Amino acid sequence: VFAFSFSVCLTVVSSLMKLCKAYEVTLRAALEIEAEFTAMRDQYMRAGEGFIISYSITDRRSFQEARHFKQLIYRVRRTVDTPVVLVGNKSDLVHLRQVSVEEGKQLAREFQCPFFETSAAFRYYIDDVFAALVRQIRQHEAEVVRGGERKTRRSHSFWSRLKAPFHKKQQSEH
Ligand SMILES: Nc1nc2c(ncn2[C@@H]2O[C@H](COP(=O)(O)OP(=O)(O)O)[C@@H](O)[C@H]2O)c(=O)[nH]1
Ligand SMILES: *[C@@H]1O[C@H](CO)[C@@H](O)[C@H](O)[C@H]1NC(C)=O
Repeated sequence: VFAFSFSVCLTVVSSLMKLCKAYEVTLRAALEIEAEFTAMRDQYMRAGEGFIISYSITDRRSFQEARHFKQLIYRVRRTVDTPVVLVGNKSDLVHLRQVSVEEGKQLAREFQCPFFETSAAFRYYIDDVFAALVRQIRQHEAEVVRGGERKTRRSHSFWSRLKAPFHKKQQSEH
């Protein structure tokens, strides 16, 4: 009886060890996939010129995720001025609504970005979303160019200020 229970015990332990091994392999694979996914996501977040952050008005959780998504974009790009449009989709499903229009507008105010409630099914405001995003991108580009000009102007005036006393000195020596 002892020998039998001992062998059962061994079998159980060895199956458990096998299970652990399998679990470890699965876990490692899952972690690898996740790391790869994160790298890919960061890559497109860095490369993207503009973003449509969409949630479903019928799904409060997706609304909360919208904020996380904005933070993620901020973390990856290290700047707040990224062209973004906030979209609450499936606006036709009024009877399933979990997020009010006002909440969407409020979040857009926080993001300082345009906001639309769309319906892919009824094609409500779909084109407007893309037009608004393109406008945001153009505006952002213009600001970047202006910012660059300002910077060169500033460095120019910095140089003239640096050189100014030297010039005066040269002039007074002559
Ligand atoms: N009523 C309605 N259904 C939609 C709309 N957009 C997508 N769907 C439906 O929702 C289902 C899933 O679509 P998907 O684009 O994957 O959205 P997700 O399920 O919210 O990720 C499909 O059956 C679509 O036909 C919409 O604007 N209105
Ligand atoms: C609607 O929003 C949900 C949540 O963000 C998203 O998963 C889904 O793809 C969107 N559907 C459409 C048609 O934009």
